[in-house]
Amino acid sequence: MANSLAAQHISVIGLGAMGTALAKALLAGGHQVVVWNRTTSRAEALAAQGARVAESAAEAMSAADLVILCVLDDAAVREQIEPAAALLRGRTVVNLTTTTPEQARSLGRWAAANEVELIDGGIMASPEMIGGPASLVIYSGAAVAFDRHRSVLELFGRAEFVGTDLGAAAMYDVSILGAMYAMFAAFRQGATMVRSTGGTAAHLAALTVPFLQAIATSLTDQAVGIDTPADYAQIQSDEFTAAAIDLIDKAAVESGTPTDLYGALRRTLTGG
Ligand code: FVH
Repeated sequence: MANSLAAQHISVIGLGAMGTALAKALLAGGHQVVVWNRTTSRAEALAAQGARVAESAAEAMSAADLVILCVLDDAAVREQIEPAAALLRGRTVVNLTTTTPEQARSLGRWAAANEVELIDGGIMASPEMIGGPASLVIYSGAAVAFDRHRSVLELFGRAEFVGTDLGAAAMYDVSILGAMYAMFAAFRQGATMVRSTGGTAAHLAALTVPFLQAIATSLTDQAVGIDTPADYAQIQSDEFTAAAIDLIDKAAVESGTPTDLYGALRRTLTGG
């Protein structure tokens, strides 16, 4: 047995790419893993690795100290969890399905009404990263249950608890994803502009990656300016930032590429 002080009975509901990776990490940690997936064939590889395949979601849930859900969306979670309310009473459920904060809070109200301990989690990793050093999962909700199950949850990667508000983990999740998509959008726009000069997206990527890696650390300073503005000495004025974005916008116009992105950036960063 690796990594676990005591083997637990853990069920994983949902064996898509992510649920399969989570179940594998639990097996590697030495736990007794019961799995269920709507399409049974997706459980075969895990069965060969030692997981027990349940006939139904209810059977998987009733076999476990800890129930982990990782299905497509909130509707799929509800479809599986609501009919199982009676047998989940007194158990801990960790929902690693991506949902909105309000969907997580609503599930929390259902859990409280049915005496289920609920932890919500946002996975900041792709399936192949699970269990590796760069994997992060953000949790919120039932704090005592989180502490009790921390050693199991750490099998997936770094486990960061952000508060008892069940919507908090999802809010961090969507905020980090938002930063990622904003970066992707700006890169795509820049690549279109560079290609208009005969350059390539590949060359732009090679030059951009080290710059962004160095500049990303400035988010820590910017966070001070947002959390406690009185403690922050702004390095770049709003006027400077607005002028810089206007210049980029002008370059986009000159290259005949779309400029939607820069207006939104200007409004978000400078208010104007
Ligand atoms: N894959 C990733 O990189 C991301 C990383 C961040 C977190 N997400 C979220 O994880 C959830 C599951 O994602 P996934 O990658 O495992 O997704 P799929 O491979 O498409 O598998 C979907 C599973 O959901 C099952 N499912 C769908 N609807 C239902 C339902 N009504 N009842 C029960 N299960 C359902 C589906 O079953 P089947 O189609 O095989 O029968 C799969 O097991 C997701 O929230 C991501 O946002 C992953």
